[in-house]
Amino acid sequence: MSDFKNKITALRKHHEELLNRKNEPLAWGNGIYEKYKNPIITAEHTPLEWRYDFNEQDNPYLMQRIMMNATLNAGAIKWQGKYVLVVRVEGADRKSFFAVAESPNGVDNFRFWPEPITMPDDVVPATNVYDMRLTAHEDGWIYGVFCAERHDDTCPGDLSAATATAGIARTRDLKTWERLPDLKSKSQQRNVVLHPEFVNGKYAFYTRPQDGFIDAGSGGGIGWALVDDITHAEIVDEKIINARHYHTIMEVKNGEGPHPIKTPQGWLHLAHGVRGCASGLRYVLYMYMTALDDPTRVIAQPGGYFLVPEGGEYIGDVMNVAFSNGWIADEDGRFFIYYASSDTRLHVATSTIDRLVDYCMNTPQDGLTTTASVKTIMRLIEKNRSTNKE
Ligand code: BGC
Ligand code: BMA
Repeated sequence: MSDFKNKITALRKHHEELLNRKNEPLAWGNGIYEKYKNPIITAEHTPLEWRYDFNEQDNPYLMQRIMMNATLNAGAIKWQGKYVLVVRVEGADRKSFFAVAESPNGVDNFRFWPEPITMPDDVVPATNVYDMRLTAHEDGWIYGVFCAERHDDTCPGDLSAATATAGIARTRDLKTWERLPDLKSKSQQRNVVLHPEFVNGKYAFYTRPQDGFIDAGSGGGIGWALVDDITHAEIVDEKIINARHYHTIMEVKNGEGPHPIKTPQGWLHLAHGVRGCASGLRYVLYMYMTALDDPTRVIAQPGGYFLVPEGGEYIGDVMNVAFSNGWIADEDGRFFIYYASSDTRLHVATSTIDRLVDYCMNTPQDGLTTTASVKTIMRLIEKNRSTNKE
C-alpha cells in the first residue's frame, strides 16, 4: 500500500476509536445527577469527509483543508428510538452551523450524520446562527428556534456591533427544514424557546428581552409571550416569569435552556444564569418549576446553581461556561442533560425525573442574603441533630 493510503487507514482507525469510545459515570457526584468521564462530542468527532480532501494529487500531505473548532450548545430530541442532537458546530472561521449527531444510548457512540444541515436563510440572511432549541410541538412539527446574528448596520464604524434575533425553522425529518420569518420583537432576543403545547390555543415562547447584543440590561429575566401565527411570529405582550436578583448566580443575565418537561408535579425547567467577575462572565445552569395549569407561575426555585464547569470543563474558548439548550426525558424516567463546557465541547449528565423533581422541591430557596443562607444551614444542622438522636 502507498504511504498516502497507509496514512488514511491510520487516520480512519484513530477516528473510529474515538467514536466508539465507551463512556462511564464518575463515581462521586452530588446525588442529583451523574457527570461522565468523557465529553460526548468534540470537534474531533466531526466526519473526516468534512475536513480532509482524500485525493492524493490534490492533498498530498493529507492536511485538514477545513478545520473544526468546537462542538457545543446542542438541541436534543428522542427520535425514532435514538438520542439525537442538533449540535452547534463551529468551524475555524468562527461560523457556526447545525449538524445532527445520534447515539443509540445517549451517553456514548455519538456519530454525525454525513452532511450538516443546510438551513435556508430568512429574507435578510444572518451572518451566524447558533444554540438551537428543538420542540416537537403538539401541532405535529418539530421546530428549531435559534439565535440569528447579524451586523448592526446602524453602527457602520463598529465591527463588533451586532443584533441577536430568534430564527425559526421547522422540519418533520431533521433533514429538510422550512425557514419561517424570524421572530419580530421590539428588543433583541437570544435564548428564545418554543413551549411544546398550545396555551389558550396559541403558540407560547420563552423569551429573553435584552437592551443590547451582550447586555440584558433592563430585560429583567426570562420572559413569556403568546403568538397567534407561528408563520408570522411577533411578540406583542411579554411578561417576565423568572426574574434576576442582585448577588445571585443570575445577577447579570438568565435564559431558558431547552423547553420545559411536563411532570405530574409541574413543568421542570433548565436555564442558565450569568454573573460578572474579575475573569469575565460566569455561566452556570439552574432549575425551576412552574405550575401545570399555568406554565408562567413558578412553584419551585431551588437556590443557587444546579451544574457548573468543573476540572477540565473550565478550559476552552470561553472559559467558565456551562451552557445547555438540550435535554431528553426518556419514557422510563431517565433524564439526559446535554451541556457544553466553555463553548468548546459537549457533555452529558444523567438523572431521573424523580430526582430532578425532588431536587427542585426540596432544595432550599436562595434567601438573597448571607444571614438567610446561614439560617438555612443552621436549620439543616438542627434537623440532623434530632435525626441522629433517633
Ligand atoms: C457568540 C455566542 C455568544 C454571543 C454573546 C456570539 O457572537 O457566537 O456564542 O453567546 O456572541 O457573547
Ligand atoms: C451566550 C450563549 C451561548 C454561549 C454563551 C457563552 O450568550 O448564547 O452561545 O455558550 O454565551 O459564551
